[in-house]
Amino acid sequence: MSRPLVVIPTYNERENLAAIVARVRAVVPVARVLVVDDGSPDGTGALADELAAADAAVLTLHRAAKEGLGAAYLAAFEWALERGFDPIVQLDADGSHLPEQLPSLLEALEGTDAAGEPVDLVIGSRWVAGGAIENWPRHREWLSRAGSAYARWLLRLPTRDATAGYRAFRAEALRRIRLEDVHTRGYGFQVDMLWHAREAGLTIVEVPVTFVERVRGRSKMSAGIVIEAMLRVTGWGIRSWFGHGVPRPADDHGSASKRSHA
Ligand SMILES: Nc1nc2c(ncn2[C@@H]2O[C@H](COP(=O)(O)OP(=O)(O)OP(=O)(O)O)[C@@H](O)[C@H]2O)c(=O)[nH]1
Ligand SMILES: [Mg+2]
Repeated sequence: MSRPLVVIPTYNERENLAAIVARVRAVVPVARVLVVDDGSPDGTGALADELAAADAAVLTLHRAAKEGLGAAYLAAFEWALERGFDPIVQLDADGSHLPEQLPSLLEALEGTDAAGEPVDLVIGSRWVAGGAIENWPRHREWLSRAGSAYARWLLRLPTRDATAGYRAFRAEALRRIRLEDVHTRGYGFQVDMLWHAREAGLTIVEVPVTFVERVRGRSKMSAGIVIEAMLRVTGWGIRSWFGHGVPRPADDHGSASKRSHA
């Protein structure tokens, strides 16, 4: 673990950001934290700048407009790879991913899988033994489990939790995925990345995590977003069942994302 970077995407997370950054800094002091804000109207970007001014380990990436979680992560990955960070971790700002479990993800990334292969990608998983969720209504748990099972079956994904957003990548693994081939900007992004990771032949392991429902701030999740993600997964599944691999750039209509600025 040479230069770890924890990427925290934010959109209107003013109430959550300072606490989550402080927890990450306390648990893994060697890690740098990159806050990627999409021009949050509530001033989260300005707060991120204040945190960065007070602590040199906190960095910011400001993007002009809300373009979705996937676009924010892709810009952050590009930024991180250019600067030599390794490994690179995804963590939500809303407290759903416990920074206290970060060492468990990082340790797994240093190890090997059951077959003795060095690990490229670690998924913080709710749906393996020891994984848990807190404060989720039954219907939300059911939806998440069903979504993972569907994507797992259709795309032959190797993990129990296909939609989890708590992940740690080796920098080299992100390079092998060829991020320019990932076109999902919205919530299907996590599934899309996992699919590309499997197609790239990465070694992927899951570690159990406890997922805690957000306490403050508003979720950006909606029924429309879930349906869009399901339809996309179905489309990818049909393609892959008919022998086509991951879509090439012209095949998927993800809008070209505006390039970010630091
Ligand atoms: N930069 C950026 N961050 C985003 C965007 N959409 C969501 N986020 C952040 O991504 C993380 C996950 O978003 P949430 O709204 O919590 O979505 P979720 O976790 O899938 O849904 P819940 O389970 O309801 O919390 C949070 O830190 C958000 O602030 C976006 O368009 N741009
Ligand atoms: Mg959340």
